[in-house]
Amino acid sequence: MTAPQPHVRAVLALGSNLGEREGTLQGAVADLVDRPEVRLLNVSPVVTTKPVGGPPGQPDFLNMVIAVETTLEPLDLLAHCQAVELAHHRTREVRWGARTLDVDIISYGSVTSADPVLTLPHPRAAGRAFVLYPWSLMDPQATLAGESVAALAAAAPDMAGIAHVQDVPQGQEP
Ligand code: PH2
Ligand code: MG
Ligand code: MG
Repeated sequence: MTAPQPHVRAVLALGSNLGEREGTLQGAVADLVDRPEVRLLNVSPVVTTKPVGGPPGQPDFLNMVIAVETTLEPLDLLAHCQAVELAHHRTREVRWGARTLDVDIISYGSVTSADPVLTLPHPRAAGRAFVLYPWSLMDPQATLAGESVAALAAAAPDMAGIAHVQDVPQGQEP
């Protein structure tokens, strides 16, 4: 018999700037936690954000963050995130191009990893308001590599591109 796996708290960032963005994010959250090894702990509001990098003229993103508790190993969690992206018609033609769904692992417990397949914490998260700001709304006390997520958000160059904030109705009737 295998030993029980420890439960680890992971923070995932979701983004969408193609198709029916809000429905995609809602469906993706449901799919991410639709297995016994992943439990939803917390959900941020959805924010509208200007694209950072990538080809010019892309549509605005909707971005959000969730916290989960998981027994999946980091690379298994990554594979799960990528499967959910594919289920929502994610393609990868252009780096940072428009996409129906992007799911990134921002942190996995206190694990640090320089593996280029999965660098932990996410190597660019500390400078991205489209990740930090919704995270700070979800968890005002959150820290990333020992720094306040709210303070990092306030200092992030793309903070001015955060247009407005909305809540995703969770589990409500339409
Ligand atoms: N994701 C990127 C690059 N740029 N910009 C915004 N506003 N939102 C994103 O989710 C995003 C981005 C790479 O994954
Ligand atoms: Mg990304
Ligand atoms: Mg990604």
